[in-house]
Amino acid sequence: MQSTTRKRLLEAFSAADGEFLSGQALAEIIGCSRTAIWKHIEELRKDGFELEAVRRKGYRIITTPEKVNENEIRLGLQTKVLGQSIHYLESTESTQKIAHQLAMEGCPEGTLVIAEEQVNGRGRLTRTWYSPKYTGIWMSLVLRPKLPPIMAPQFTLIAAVAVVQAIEEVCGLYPGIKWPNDILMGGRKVTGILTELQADSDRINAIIIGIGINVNQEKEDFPEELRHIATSLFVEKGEKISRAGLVQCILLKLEKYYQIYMDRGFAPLKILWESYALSLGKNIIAHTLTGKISGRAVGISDEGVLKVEDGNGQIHDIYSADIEMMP
Ligand code: BT5
Repeated sequence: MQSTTRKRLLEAFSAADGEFLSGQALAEIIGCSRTAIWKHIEELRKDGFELEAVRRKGYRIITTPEKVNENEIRLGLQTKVLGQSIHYLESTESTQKIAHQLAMEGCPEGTLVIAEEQVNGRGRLTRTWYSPKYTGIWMSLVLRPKLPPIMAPQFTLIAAVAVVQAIEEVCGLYPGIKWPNDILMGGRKVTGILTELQADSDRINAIIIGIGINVNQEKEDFPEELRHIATSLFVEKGEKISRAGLVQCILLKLEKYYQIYMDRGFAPLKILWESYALSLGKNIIAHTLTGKISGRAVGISDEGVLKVEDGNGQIHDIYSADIEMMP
């Protein structure tokens, strides 16, 4: 929908203050046909507005979609560092891209970039991340730990623990983690994490942790190719979930675990991570960039590397891969 038409339509509804507006009246105010108004109304519905339509009376807005803007997230946020600087976008290519730019320009640690929609959301390698408007959490966080770059992959695991615990606390759901970056419910992906780096050879300048969570999508909202591999918190719980509330909880948990990690290292986080891990002890196939390794996932190292024992008892270190879990 053209943004000016949408703006005028929403202004008209706001001026009507909950009263019905007929299609004819709206068409006159906006200066288009009644068919065009009907199309615009359908688009608003798709974007999460709840509208009532009554014959001979017209339309009125019942609820507007909850936003994840700065006000919503700031109100009640209990962190000291994470999310103290918030960049909110109605729509963007990718929050990772914006966060990278801000990090290069020297933004403070804890800067949060969050969008209602990504039109070019990114997964690992060259994959895309489906990020429709108003229904998910699409966010990137900038951290600046004084550490060598080799430690960066651990941040994916720390973020996964924070997200799982936040989902437990806010939604009463119990997801698991598939190494390294997938959070699953009933075998379907509800969250993906993408950790990227700006670094010199021996020092991290910024870690950008991208978190994508399917929150309020309905099953049929997912495109055909994702329907059998993706799920949302709404699908699992049967209730709509406050995205801003979940973001606040993730930031709080992540701040806590980040602090523990900087004070005491990865060991305490490793124990937590393992308690949520779905693949440990199972037979898996690790699809790496250079080939396949089959065997039993026996654990992760202190660096967050996955250990796989093959049929000959040989242990392989897996640094980066997609994991296929065998039945
Ligand atoms: C990931 O990659 O899982 C990392 C996803 C990170 C997304 C966040 S959103 C905020 C920030 N800004 C960005 O641009 N990205 C980050 P990977 O493991 O490569 O998984 C990608 C694969 O997951 C795709 O190839 C699809 O098969 C599947 N997929 C795509 N969109 C999905 C969705 N919404 N839910 C579940 N699966 C999805």
